[in-house]
Amino acid sequence: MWKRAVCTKDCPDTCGLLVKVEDGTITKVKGDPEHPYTQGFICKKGARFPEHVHGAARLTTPLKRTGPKGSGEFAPITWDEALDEVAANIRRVADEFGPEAVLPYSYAGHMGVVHRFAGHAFFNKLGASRLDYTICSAAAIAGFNASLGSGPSTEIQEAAGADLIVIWGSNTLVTNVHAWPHFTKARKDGAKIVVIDPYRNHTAREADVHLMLRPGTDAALALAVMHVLIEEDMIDHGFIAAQTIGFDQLKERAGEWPPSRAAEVCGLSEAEIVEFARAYGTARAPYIRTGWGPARQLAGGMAMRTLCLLPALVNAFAKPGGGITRSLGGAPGTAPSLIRDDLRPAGTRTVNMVHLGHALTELADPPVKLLYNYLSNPAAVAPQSAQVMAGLAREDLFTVVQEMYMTDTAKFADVILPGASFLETGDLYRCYGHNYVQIGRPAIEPVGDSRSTLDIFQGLAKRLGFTEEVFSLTEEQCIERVLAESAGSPYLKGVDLDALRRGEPVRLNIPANPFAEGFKTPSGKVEFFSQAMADQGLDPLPDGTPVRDPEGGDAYPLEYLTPPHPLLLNSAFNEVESIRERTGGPRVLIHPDTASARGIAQGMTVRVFNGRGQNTARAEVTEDTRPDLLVAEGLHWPNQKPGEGSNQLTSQRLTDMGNTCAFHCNKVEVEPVG
Ligand SMILES: Nc1nc2c(c(=O)[nH]1)N[C@H]1C(S)=C(S)[C@@H](COP(=O)(O)OP(=O)(O)OC[C@H]3O[C@@H](n4cnc5c(=O)[nH]c(N)nc54)[C@H](O)[C@@H]3O)O[C@H]1N2
Ligand SMILES: Nc1nc2c(c(=O)[nH]1)N[C@H]1C(S)=C(S)[C@@H](COP(=O)(O)OP(=O)(O)OC[C@H]3O[C@@H](n4cnc5c(=O)[nH]c(N)nc54)[C@H](O)[C@@H]3O)O[C@H]1N2
Ligand SMILES: [Mo]
Repeated sequence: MWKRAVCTKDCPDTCGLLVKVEDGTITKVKGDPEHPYTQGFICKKGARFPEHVHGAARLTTPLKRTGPKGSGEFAPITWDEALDEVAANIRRVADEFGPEAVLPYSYAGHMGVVHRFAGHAFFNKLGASRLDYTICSAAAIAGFNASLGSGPSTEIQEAAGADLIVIWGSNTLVTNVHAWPHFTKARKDGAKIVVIDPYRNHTAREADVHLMLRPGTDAALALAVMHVLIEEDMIDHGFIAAQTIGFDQLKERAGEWPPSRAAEVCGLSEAEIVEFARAYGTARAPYIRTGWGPARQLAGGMAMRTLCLLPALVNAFAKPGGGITRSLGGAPGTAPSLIRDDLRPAGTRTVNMVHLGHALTELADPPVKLLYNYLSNPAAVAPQSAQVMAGLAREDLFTVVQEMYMTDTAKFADVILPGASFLETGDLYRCYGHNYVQIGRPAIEPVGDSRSTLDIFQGLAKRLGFTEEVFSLTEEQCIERVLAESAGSPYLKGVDLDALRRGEPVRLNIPANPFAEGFKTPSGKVEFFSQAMADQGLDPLPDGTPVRDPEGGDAYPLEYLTPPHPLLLNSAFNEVESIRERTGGPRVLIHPDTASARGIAQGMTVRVFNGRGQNTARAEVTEDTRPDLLVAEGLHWPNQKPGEGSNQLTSQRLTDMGNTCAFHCNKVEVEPVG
């Protein structure tokens, strides 16, 4: 029997799925042809969901540590024993050190609004430290919103009518593949595709033009483009006068960035910049798809804020097919009655999730004594792994890991709680790459003895004597709460909730071109000059000065990027053996000049290192990267190689805006091994 499902992975596409269930087992997964946006095709990862759910790697029973920390030695225990043990340790730590000594750590393993946030009320009631959920998109959001305002941006389908598509720091073919048919439709009608990315990724290979700029130099490039647009008068004076603030100051600032100056900063030629600026300025309908890449830099907020001003100069919003996409959808949010922020004691401290390594090894008053990890794999995904691993290895840290597989984080647990997958749970899925929302219902029973996140927190709440009603609601009741408490949202106005309840994908009430209706900035206009940024001590105008990884100086002359891998989803899908084999393990792209200067040949094992750590990988000598840049796609499970992984090389430094991790801002050196 085929059943409808929704992909829960942290990806902008949130695909409509059809899953084939035979004897309580998922045997096949394909795209739902009736999903208006994802239209019946899915990625290579999604096709492996049967193995992801039923594979040998799946954890099916609670486990308790029997060997030293990190040894991976565990013995099965019952759920009662597991929950009693976890509850007793939470009580012990809270009594002895105060509840803030408990740190919850979670992210996006399950994107449904019920299960993703199912721990919040529990930790609020406990008074545990709060987690600041900044690891992914906060800089991109802060930067974009400072210029164009909050809320959804141009719907991707609009781009089918564009004549110039600029893919700016997004590996669309890998991380947002359902956008591609709309881009190729435009291309059939003559549109050109420009990719702006430091390396020739899958998307750049398919582009008409690739601007292979140095990482962290997007603001400089955008300012030079503005320089040309203004100097050659390719701008919309009427729109600028009516709908923007700070143009005169912007004009002065852009004046400081002639293409010759940006060319040097960006590592591009002057001609490339001028040609791109003219193409953008003269396009009938220029469209930009911006990814998260430019914002994963120390000056990432500024980069995003600057590049997203380009459509305002030419008023791309008024040109059918034109505009800019950062994020879409986003509704409905969670329900306050499910999160219960009101239960949290006033003044409870907040820990930025980027700073996990610091929090586990250096934080005092109180120190973290209990880590409760769920829906995340920080040993692989959090920056500066050496410090994260030192924290996880602490004998006096009690670690709970709720997981589906024996990840590197799970290996360091005291108790492992086996989590049920999205195909075994019901939830409501909003999305950040299209404007549809959908409810997925369990296709099969939880595999083995696994339990949903909601079930697990309710079991713990009972043991701790928490009696609020939220700790006894069913999945369906939670979904109804979310709908009821979001009823006032304009995005849900007129939405067919019965169709939604039947499991159909339903379009939210969000215009395809929301910028035509104005800008949700403090001034209600596009802000070339941002008083809000000035108030935060930031430059109120776009600034093109790159900010580099300050550590190590000349000892580490190369930049290092760690973008997504086509077959992995952050660190997930490593557990699927057929996928792990196909990735071939960690690889690093090295330019031929860089390789030969260091005696590195194709296929050699190399060591990439800096002051924070090292990672070994197979050398892929290729002109797909710049001479000053190494690229390592994907977060491979380092658990076959202890103490390694791309995040050994990244830092916990925060971005200029949004307090995100500058994952793509690292200085390194590379040498052959042995
Ligand atoms: N297959 C697959 N899909 C995924 C994911 C995955 O891991 N694998 N991850 C999911 C998640 S959680 C997210 S947030 C999204 C992320 O999706 P993307 O936005 O596509 O990913 P990013 O890591 O932000 O990197 C995008 C591109 O930015 C480039 N880049 C890095 N630094 C710079 C810079 O300074 N300037 C410019 N112009 N480009 C730069 C990188 O080389 C990369 O090609 O993808 C989601 N989809
Ligand atoms: N170097 C570097 N680091 C990065 C990035 C990068 O580009 N470069 N990208 C960053 C980004 S954009 C993000 S969003 C973060 C992502 O950080 P995470 O959200 O931690 O990403 P995942 O690796 O997908 O880990 C999710 C974990 O949840 C588990 N899981 C999945 N579904 C379920 C479920 O239903 N129940 C339970 N119990 N567990 C489940 C999976 O097995 C997996 O181990 O990583 C960041 N880290
Ligand atoms: Mo992300």
